[in-house]
Amino acid sequence: MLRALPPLLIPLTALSLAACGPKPAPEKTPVKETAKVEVKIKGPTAEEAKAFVAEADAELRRLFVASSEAEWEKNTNITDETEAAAAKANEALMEYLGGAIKKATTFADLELDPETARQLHLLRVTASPPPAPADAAARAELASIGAKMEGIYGKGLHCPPKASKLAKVGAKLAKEKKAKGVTDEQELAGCMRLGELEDVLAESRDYELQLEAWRGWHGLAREIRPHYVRFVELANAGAKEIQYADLGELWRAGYDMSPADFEKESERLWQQVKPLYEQLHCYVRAELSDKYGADKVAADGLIPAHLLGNMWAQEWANIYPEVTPYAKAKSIDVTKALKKGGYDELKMVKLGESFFTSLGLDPLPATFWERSMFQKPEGREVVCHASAWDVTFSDDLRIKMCIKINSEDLITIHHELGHNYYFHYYFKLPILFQNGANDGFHEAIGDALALSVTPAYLKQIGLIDAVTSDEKALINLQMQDALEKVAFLPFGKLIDQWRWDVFSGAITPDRYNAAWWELRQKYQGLAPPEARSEEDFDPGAKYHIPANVPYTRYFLARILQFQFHKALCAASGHEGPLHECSIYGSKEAGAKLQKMLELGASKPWPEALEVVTGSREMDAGPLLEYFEPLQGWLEKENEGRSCGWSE
Ligand code: D0Z
Ligand code: ZN
Repeated sequence: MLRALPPLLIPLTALSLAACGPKPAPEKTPVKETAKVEVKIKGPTAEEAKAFVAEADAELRRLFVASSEAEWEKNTNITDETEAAAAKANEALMEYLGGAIKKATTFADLELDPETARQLHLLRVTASPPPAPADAAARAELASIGAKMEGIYGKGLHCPPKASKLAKVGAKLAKEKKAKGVTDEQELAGCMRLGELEDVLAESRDYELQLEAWRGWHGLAREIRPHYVRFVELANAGAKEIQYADLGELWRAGYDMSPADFEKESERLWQQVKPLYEQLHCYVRAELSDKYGADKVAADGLIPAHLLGNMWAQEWANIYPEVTPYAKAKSIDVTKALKKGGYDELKMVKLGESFFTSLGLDPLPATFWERSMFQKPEGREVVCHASAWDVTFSDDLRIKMCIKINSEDLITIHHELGHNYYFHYYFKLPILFQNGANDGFHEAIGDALALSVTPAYLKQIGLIDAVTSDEKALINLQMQDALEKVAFLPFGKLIDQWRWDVFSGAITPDRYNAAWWELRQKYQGLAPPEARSEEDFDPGAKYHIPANVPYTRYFLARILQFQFHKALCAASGHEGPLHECSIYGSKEAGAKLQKMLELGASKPWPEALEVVTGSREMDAGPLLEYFEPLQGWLEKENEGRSCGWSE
């Protein structure tokens, strides 16, 4: 189960032999390792390994809880004090983890019971927090760079140049803020936050204005670059100390296969879905070319990255009005229905919970409702980026969101509750098993259930009046879905493609930005809307880069959620096309899901997958099946167009 550990143990074995034989050549055996020889001669035993795992469980529990308590505080009330407290708790956790991981490697050669071996393995692949160097100064520097980068991102405020179109938007917002009693001087001067710049991209279809919003946010990321360069050095040093080639290799080690095999596996999944993405890209490009003109969007070229309704062009649902297949046929507007139905934040979360309980899963604990944050509070700074928590790792479930009454946030609520239900069904396990089967599983649960938010379901709960079942309405609906789900796939893949290469050194700092756009071109078929240089640091404009959150999990989740959906649909007795299925109310589906959640990370992920789907392989087949109607339509629609782009 444990990964073979070359550098540390091989010299040890050589030395333990050497201890009773001829002295090995001094240059091959630095003096430092002599101490470890004694460890090997005494030899750790299986009992010691077991005792160590029990001790680590207690210690990790204490440190993880302290860290997430401090993190929750910071996230719901950003001050210098809460930031310092969180940094301190994280450093203590990192320090312990570093030592514990090194100790875990000393048990590598032993025959261990599967539970102990699995926990030691999971300890060794812990990616969050990232492994820190043992050197206290380096560790402190790593922690402070992390906080610094997150701070720059979180505080990001763009002040539009005077004569710009964006300055008018900023001025209008400033007026509204003044009326609301906002006191921040810069904001009152028309400077804009990320959320406001995102709104411009979501709502405006003015080429220039969108460009100004895009440029404004991406300009702010330049400041992150020097910190990121240093971060990579320190994080890699930490990874090397625990015998990984670099941090990327550690990230790829968390999938119950070799890092090299995982790289192939994720590429295989991408190749499965690429043809569908190319069809979507081709259609959207043609529509945008019509709209903005071939001089702005070339009919056979790359799409400028600021025209897709989203700051990162990661999900394109906001441009649905521009690319609606059948303008006269029915489109479902969940946002409108929510507003009409008198939904507020609480009612939306209750609706999310009711989906889970309809499957026979437990209601959320009372403390969830007392401790969660659903709304942006007045009078203090909070992190609005949605998140899900079990603060004490003992069913202390919470979500933190600044909920907006719209369909996107209804889906996000399902997403976050999916995390909470995973937490709920595994909180009694050892702390190292309190995780998803792999991190893609954790990200896929809520999304899988949200796939059951079909027109028929919306009608059943009274959100919409009627379900139209003609072909045109179906294609409209599938287009809305694809702009969310399919458009995301290459983005979900390329973020870590870039980081893997950065961590390995294949991309050096002098090529950070150029390499980023090469990948944006290769995977997404996008181009920067204006010239870039190595002064820019466009990857840093995406939260997960400065926050150092691995991203492949979201790519995997987009694929896994359709596998789960298909299997749960079968369990619910659904017959007919996959896109029509809703598992709402199915106790059979719920029971299957619960069985998988209860495993946590205690077993390699193929076993967990088998519990729900009967298969041990990740597979994009169900995603392709779900989008069959749209794929056929797109192929017809794109006839005569030359699809694709030069990679
Ligand atoms: C605070 C984690 C979850 C448990 C992990 C267990 C957590 C936050 C993150 C937030 C979101 C914000 C929008 C939805 C998720 C995020 C990505 C990708 C994405 C996903 C779905 C979607 C659109 C985009 C993005 C999350 N708990 N191992 N994380 N999503 O760390 O302890 O709360 O970033 O529809 O680019 O927006 O996964 O929930 S914690
Ligand atoms: Zn998530």
